[in-house]
Amino acid sequence: MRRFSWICGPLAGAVLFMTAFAATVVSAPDNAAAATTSSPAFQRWVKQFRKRARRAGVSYKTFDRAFRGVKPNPDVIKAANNQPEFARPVWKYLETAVSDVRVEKGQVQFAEWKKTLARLQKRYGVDKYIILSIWGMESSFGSYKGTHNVIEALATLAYRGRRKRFGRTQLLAALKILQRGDIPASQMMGSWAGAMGHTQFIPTTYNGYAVDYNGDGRRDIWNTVSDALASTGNYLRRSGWRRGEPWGHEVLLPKGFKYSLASKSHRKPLAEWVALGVKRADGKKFDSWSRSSSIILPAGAKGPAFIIFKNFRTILRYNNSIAYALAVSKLADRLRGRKGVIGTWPQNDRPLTKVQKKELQKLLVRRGYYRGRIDGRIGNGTAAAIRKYQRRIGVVADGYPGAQLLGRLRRGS
Ligand SMILES: [Ca+2]
Repeated sequence: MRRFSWICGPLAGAVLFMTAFAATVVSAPDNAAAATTSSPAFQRWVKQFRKRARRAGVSYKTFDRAFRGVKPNPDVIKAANNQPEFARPVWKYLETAVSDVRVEKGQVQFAEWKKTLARLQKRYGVDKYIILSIWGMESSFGSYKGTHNVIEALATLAYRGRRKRFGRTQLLAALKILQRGDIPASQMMGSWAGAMGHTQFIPTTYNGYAVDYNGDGRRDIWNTVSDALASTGNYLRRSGWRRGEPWGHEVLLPKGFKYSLASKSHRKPLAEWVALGVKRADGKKFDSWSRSSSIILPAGAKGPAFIIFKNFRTILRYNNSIAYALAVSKLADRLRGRKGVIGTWPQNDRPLTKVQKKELQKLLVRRGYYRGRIDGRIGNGTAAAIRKYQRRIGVVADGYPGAQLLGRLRRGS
């Protein structure tokens, strides 16, 4: 996967979308202020990078034009260091991502781009409502495309801080875009992390997947909606989208369901789930029996359950976050006139922050349920330990690391 651990996926827009709600900004490092002036050290770095870019095929002319007036931007450093203090529950994320306002906005856009979307669905085999929905998620249908000069943002990341490698790779890729003439440097705008245009592609994603749909010779995801939508279609097709298949369905699980089976990494043919008593939440029948599928519980056994197919995994390749993929899928459902999430979310059992997850792991170690790493990541090992503890105290063993579970562990029962 072409992925960067700190950014959810090649489309950085969703990261901004999620961090935009962070309550607290961790202060930037002390040297951030020193980095904001165009210091001799920065000039030396630019000179070196200029040679490196030349070796990669970027002319001095392109480089100098792109770097005119560029200096490290403190806002970019601040944004890159921002760590949300609170974990945002998936239901809060969906409330905003699949709001009635966004659905209405999407319906207006659907009417306007109906023909283009139909052609794209035919050409790439990708569900037109999913393409539309991703446009809605990434830039709210073009309303938030980012106001940073991409070269400046990426030069800042490449020069300073913890994202240097990402910054350098993306900066080089951005210079190649300018070299080819798809967009003038002055119009190459995007997010602080270099996510650009309607689709919020970072430069390497752009170079790999952007297409010129309207045939004017430029792959313009900044100003040409049809180019942007086609680029999204192309990306999904190349990531393994299967024509005509749904993303999945919300499901109801039978009494006595073995919750240890509910995991993205546990796959079964659909028929086996049906044999266990899994049903669609909307009361309809499944349209296929052989599909490889998994059951996920984004908020544990007390929240809604979903069965996911290959196309849901394709959306995850776009952006490796269950909340994001679920938002894209449900927004697409709403746009085609179907229901939103039917089940209710456990509003009183919030997800844990990374610090709290570490505390949870420590408590599980202390009580003898867990022997793995204390890293604040709930992988299969931690989930298995949670389930062991849950069985011991006689609650549903779903492995979900919620606030209620942590409270129970803290009380020492
Ligand atoms: Ca074009």
